[in-house]
Amino acid sequence: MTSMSIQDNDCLLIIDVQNDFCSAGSLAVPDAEAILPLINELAPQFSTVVLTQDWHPAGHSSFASSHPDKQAFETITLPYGEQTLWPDHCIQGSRGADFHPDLQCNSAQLIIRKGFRSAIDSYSAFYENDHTTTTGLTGYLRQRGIQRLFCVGLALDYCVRYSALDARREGFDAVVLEQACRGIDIEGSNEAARAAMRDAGVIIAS
Ligand code: VGL
Ligand code: ZN
Repeated sequence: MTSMSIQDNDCLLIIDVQNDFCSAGSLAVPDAEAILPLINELAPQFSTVVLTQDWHPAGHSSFASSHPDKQAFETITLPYGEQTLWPDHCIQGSRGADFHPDLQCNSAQLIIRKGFRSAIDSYSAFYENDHTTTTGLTGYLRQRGIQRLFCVGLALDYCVRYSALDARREGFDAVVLEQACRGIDIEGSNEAARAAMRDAGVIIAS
């Protein structure tokens, strides 16, 4: 039995709580702001806190605007496989890429920026969407003695999902705190994410 009480070898992974995924943003996730009070309450309880920040160059290959005749939320095939196309979002240095101003994240020790290579999108905090290029997060967590990740943030069905799955793949225990996540929910993707995470041994907790 794993204890749900927070231990010293636990890490809180706060995923993509950025303006563009919140209400006025270009890729707004429904009800995203509702998670802020919960995350702000959780963060001080963890000795290790890591943030991820979606961080794309202008003209990124995951932007529909980079592909003539393509619309946001369509999928295309890139060299590494299927890729959903998105509105332009989280452009490096833009206000949309900033963390939400009400996120109290001063205690975080590491910010993993991802999606900075033009040709590869990156949902997961561990691996880019080619499932091969790493962000370096595994090494950092191992060297800090982390065994379990508590995942919160945006979006449940994309970056939270793939981060939690890769956490399991890398040998960590993973808990997704569902009340501290919100999803985009394209064609049942929230439910698909829950099923995939459960099958991989991710604990979905409320
Ligand atoms: C995300 C789509 C594109 C996310 C990032 O944070 O879930 N989704 N980029
Ligand atoms: Zn993105």
